[in-house]
Amino acid sequence: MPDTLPKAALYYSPLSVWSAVALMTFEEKGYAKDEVDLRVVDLAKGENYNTSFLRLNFKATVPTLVVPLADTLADQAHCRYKALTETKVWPYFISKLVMVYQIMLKEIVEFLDKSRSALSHTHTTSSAPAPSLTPATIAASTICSVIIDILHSEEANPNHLRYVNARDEQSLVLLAKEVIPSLKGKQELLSSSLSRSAAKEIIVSERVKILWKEKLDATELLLEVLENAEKATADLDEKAKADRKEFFKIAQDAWGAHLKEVLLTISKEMVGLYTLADQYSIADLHLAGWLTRVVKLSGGTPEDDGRTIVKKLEEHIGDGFALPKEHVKDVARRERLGHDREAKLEAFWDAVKERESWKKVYQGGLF
Ligand SMILES: N[C@@H](CCC(=O)N[C@@H](CS)C(=O)NCC(=O)O)C(=O)O
Repeated sequence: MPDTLPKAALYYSPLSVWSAVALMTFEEKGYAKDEVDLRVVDLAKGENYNTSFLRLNFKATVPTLVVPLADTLADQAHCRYKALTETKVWPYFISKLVMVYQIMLKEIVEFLDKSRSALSHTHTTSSAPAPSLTPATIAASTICSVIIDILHSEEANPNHLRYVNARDEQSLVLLAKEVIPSLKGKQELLSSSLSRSAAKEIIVSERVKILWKEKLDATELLLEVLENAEKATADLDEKAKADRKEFFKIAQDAWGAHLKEVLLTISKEMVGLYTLADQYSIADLHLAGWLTRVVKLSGGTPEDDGRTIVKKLEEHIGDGFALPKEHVKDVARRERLGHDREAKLEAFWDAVKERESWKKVYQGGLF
C-alpha cells in the first residue's frame, strides 16, 4: 500500500461552536492525531467564502469533513473524496468534486462515531477505546434527535445569539468592540471577491455571486448598527434610530422567548445527567458545544460550576426566567461538590467539564 494513504481532513475554525463539537467527537472516539488533517479556515477573514472552500462546501460553513471514499485505495487515476458539511443531518449541496457519486447524507458526528468502533479498528492507529455514542434503542435515538434538532434550530442558533448579544446601549458598545473586526474581515473578502469577479479577474458562477452578495448585504446591515454603537440613541439620524430599535427587538426575541423555549424543551427532553442519563451520546456532544457558547455569552467562565452557570444564564435572560429545578441523580458529584444538582443543565455542566474532550477543546477559554 502507498505510504501516502489519503486521510480525512477536517476544515474547522478554532473559535467556532460547531467545529468544537467535531473536535470533541474525535477525542471521545479515541482517534489518533495522525488520522485526520486539521485545516484551519479563518472565518474572521472570510476564508470560508473563498472559491476553493466553496468547492468543498457551498454553504461556506465549518466544520467540513472531507473523507476518502471507500474505493480511494483502488487502482484509479483520481482520488475520490466526499465532503460532510453538517454536524447534524441536514440537506446539503454536494460539492462539485463529488457530484458524480451518490452520497448518503450522513452527519459528521455520526460518521466519526460509526467509523471507529470496538470491532473495527481498520483505519486507526490509535489503541484508545472507541465507545459507541449512538443510542441503541429507538426511544433513546428519538430523544437524541429531538435535542440535536432543537440545538440546530434557528431559535437556538448560537452564532445568531452571539451577534445579537446586546439589549441595551451599554452592551451594544461591548458587542461592537468584540465582533466588528471579524465582520470587517468578512466584508472585505466578500466585496473584493465581487469586484474581482465584476472586473473578470476571476470567473465564478452566478450562484457564487448571489451567495457573496447576500452575505455581504447581511454583514453590512449588522455593521451599520454596530458602527454607531458609541452614539447615544438621541444623536442618531432617523434611519439609524429605526435600525437600532429593530436590532434590539431581534435581540430581545433571541435572548427572550426563543431561548427560553429552547432551554425548557432541552430540560424536559433530557433524562439527566446526560441526555440519556449515564451514556454520553452524540446529543451531548452538540449540547456541550452549544451550552458552552451560551454560557460564555452570559458571562460564564471555565471555572464556574453548574450552579453558577445556571444562575448567570437565568440572570442574563432576565425577566425572572428560571430553569425547572428537579432532583438529578448524581451521587458521586453530590459528595464531591457538597450539594445536590437541581437543574438538569447544572448537572450536565458539572459532568461535561470533567470530560477530557471538553477540557482539551476549551483549555484556552470558553468560546
Ligand atoms: N448547520 C451547520 C452549521 C455550521 C455553522 O453555522 N458554522 C459556523 C461556525 S460555528 C460558520 O461556519 N459560519 C460561517 C460564517 O460565519 O460566515 C452544521 O451543523 O455544521
